[in-house]
Amino acid sequence: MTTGSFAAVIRFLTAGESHGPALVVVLEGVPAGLELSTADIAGELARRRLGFGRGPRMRFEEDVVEFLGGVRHGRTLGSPIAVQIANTEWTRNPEKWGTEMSPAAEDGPTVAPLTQVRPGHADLAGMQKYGFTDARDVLERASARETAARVAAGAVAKKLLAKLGVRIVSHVVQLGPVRVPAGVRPGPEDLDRVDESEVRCIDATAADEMIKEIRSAAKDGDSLGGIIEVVAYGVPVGLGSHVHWDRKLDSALARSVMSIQAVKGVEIGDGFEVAGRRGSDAHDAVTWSQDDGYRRSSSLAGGVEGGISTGEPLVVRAAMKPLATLNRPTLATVDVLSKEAGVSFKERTDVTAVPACGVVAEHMVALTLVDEVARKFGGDSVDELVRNHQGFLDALAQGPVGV
Ligand code: EPS
Repeated sequence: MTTGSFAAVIRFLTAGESHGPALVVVLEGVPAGLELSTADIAGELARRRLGFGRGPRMRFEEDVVEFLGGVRHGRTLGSPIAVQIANTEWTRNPEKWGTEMSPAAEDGPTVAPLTQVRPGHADLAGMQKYGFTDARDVLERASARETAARVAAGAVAKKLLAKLGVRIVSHVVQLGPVRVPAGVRPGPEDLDRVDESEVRCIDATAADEMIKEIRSAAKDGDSLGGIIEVVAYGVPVGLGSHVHWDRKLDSALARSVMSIQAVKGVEIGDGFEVAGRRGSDAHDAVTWSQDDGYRRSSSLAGGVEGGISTGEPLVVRAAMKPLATLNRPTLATVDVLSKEAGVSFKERTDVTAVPACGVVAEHMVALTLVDEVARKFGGDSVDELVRNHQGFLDALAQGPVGV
């Protein structure tokens, strides 16, 4: 699922619409014996709801988590893990959404279908592709609410990766036109410090500017995009492979992060910056010392060379476009039934979801890495996986090239 055309070892599927009763995710391939509670997942979901600039819905979404399978007495069983996240929007307004989103034929069609498509959304192309006459049939699933289910699966992935010493952090490096100064990057222990910032930015001056920018866009009924960065520390050398296009770790990461709603660009390391440099200035020099072993002198390649993790911190960036739903409708569109020109309908929405996008990307990176970890090290129990990982590191240290 998170990798290319060959079968994933740890894969997941989500289901559910934004204003339906619940989101569901099934995560398969997680080894047995991982300690897991609903609190582990709820904690990550709460982080996803953070962020200055989110709309009113985030004030009442509770993301109530329930395990439907795969976990017994606080430990994974090795069987598929099924998680349900109730949508508070449905529970608090069942008269409205219970009919509007009802699976029963007698509750439809809806009285007033949405026919004025929103530019920048899946509405129009989705209606054309699936033969719908109500944009709601598309937008309910295209909504970024679905990312809550991904974070639930990713929370399990992060917990498993932590057993191997992998820690993943994310932060906002640009919001609207405001950028953090070059070189600002949280360390593996800095996640709480990032989360303390309302915009998930560790540079206090830039964070203040970002908040000003959000306030200004909110006043204008407008929206803002930005760039987030995910850094994974402790990733072992040897995940992914150079041998085929769909086994390359960077291609798997690009695909999974690009799949996040509203993401239009993904970069590994300093990919776009490096394109303008000369080759003599565009690569991370290799060094070796008795204490540190092999190191790269910089992180231009973002911890991946030839599709293989190098053991250096993995750096992935994603560009999120400004949300296409605006509080002040200004985008020109048409009504697909009357063909009349108009402006995109007004919808309750977020000014920006860039801080939340970082949290989602963290979890998509975790899901990609955990799949590669399972492919490389295998193991039906967590103990076996940890043993296999350690065995690889020991063999590497004793091998001809060393560590
Ligand atoms: C979303 C629009 C808003 C967001 C929602 C995603 O929802 P609503 O239209 O109900 O106000 O709040 O995000 C979430 C609910 C979430 O959990 O992230 C959209 O159009 O994608």
